[in-house]
Amino acid sequence: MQKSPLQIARQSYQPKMPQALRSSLQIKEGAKTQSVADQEEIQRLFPNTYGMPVLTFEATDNADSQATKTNAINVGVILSGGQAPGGHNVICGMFDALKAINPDNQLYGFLGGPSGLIEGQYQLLTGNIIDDYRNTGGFDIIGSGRTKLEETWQFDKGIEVCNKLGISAIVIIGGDDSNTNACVLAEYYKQKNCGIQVIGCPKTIDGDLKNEMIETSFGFDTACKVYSELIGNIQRDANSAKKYWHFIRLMGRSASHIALECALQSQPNVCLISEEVEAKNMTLNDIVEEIAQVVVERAKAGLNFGTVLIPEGLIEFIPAMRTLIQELNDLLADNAAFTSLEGDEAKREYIKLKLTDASRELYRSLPKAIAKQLTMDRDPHGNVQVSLIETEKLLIEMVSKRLAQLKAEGSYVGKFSTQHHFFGYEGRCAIPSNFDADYCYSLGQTAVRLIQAGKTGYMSVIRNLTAPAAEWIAAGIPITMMMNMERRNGKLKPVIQKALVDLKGKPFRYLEENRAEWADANTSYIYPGPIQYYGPSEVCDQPTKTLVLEHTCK
Ligand code: FBP
Repeated sequence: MQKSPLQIARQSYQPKMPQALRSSLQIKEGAKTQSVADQEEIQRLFPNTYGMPVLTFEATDNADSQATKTNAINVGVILSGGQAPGGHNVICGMFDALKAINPDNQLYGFLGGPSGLIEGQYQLLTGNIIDDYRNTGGFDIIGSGRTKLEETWQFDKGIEVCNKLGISAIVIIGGDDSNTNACVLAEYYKQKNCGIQVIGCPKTIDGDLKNEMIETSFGFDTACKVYSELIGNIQRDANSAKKYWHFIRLMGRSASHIALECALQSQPNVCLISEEVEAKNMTLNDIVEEIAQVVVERAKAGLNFGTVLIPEGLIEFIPAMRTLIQELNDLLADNAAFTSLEGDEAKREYIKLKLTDASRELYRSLPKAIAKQLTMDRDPHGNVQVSLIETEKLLIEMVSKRLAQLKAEGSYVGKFSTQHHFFGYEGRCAIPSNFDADYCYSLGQTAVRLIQAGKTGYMSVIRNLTAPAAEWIAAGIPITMMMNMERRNGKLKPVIQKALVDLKGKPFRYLEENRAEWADANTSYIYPGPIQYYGPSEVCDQPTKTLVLEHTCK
């Protein structure tokens, strides 16, 4: 493997860890827990893993304090869903912890995501392999995938494969859906008494796997820092050339955490927040008007340039668009008649005939390219793939039209030249920031401590993340505690609650209080610059603004 000088230097970076994970530790058990909602139903569905206590690892002088499994064990690890910086370090943390407990312990990586478990595709992870991936971005050590583990035959196949490899514990590194599946798997294996523990790890750049117990998901920190650097660079260019409005769409399938954090880091002229759009019941035209007004005001001061941040999931939060998308989802599911139609026009006409009046009107009003994107292949959950919908182009086209009207009326005198960008894949595999490198390594270490303590159905969690790493708290949280019942594909299912942007939370309120100033003629851009891996701690080890604001709120 060819390595860059930075990669070589990072290989020897020793991640910082909570003090408790460096010493002999003891487990402190909290009180019994219950799910966030629908307690009776969740308890009925998870009789064996419901109600378990929160576990905290604490340093102790007593070397025998943790119930140790002295025999060598084999553990499997799965990367699930979209890439997030730091995934390799979770695996490195697991590997180092396993070998420290017993050098004969083995770690197997299941290849290509959850399907690797079912299909028996695996790789034994050796010290040499692990060393090549320390502190690197990406998930390429074993690959990832989006296969859902939710059916009994898949679970049974997993038992067969684990038995063949002598695996007694699996760690699933994933987002809300993958951890929900981890919980179902843990319950099934416990009920079957098959001796396989299941532990989850909170991953997703989207930042929407967080709650009272999980302060942030890993990867969010690095991805937001990469995007903010790029936004800052664009803002400096805009402020130098003074000729373009830049419309920048940012990843985040549904929640707007990434857009919000990038706005806090870079102070753009406009940042849309999908959750606010929904709460205010805004239409597409309302959003266009909001942007157009900022363009008009800046033009009055001779500033015909600026930046607009757009969360990827925006389109689904506009109530009328959501209805249209829902109708399209239902209409296009297994629709052979539609698929067999030749040509875009025929498909367009077919759809127009089947939609309700309001949705047809909206569909017709959209630029053809966007309307077509709305009908493209669905993801494995039957949802429209928002990462493929070019909302930034849609908004540019609509704002242009509105400005032309305003110009005709004499209330706009500027020039509106635009550039569009989509930042997503640029950040998902970046070299993890020190924060993510440290955080992920600690998550991996904690996952092994949970296995060592014989636990199942827990998520590995690190808390107190705005403090120096030595003061972080390593914990295990019962996954059932984060669950509620939600309608998915027409059926009520137990799932981990997704965390959208809290409009009463400190990070959004900070944006709300400052955005008029950021939009104003006096440019307040911040240029964050690239992630720094070496140097003063106040530059290298800072958590996201979101985390800091959330903690100062407490
Ligand atoms: P996860 O929820 O699996 O972490 O993935 C998140 C994400 O990066 C979203 O931000 C984005 O919409 C989606 O994955 C893109 O998926 P794909 O990799 O299939 O294009």
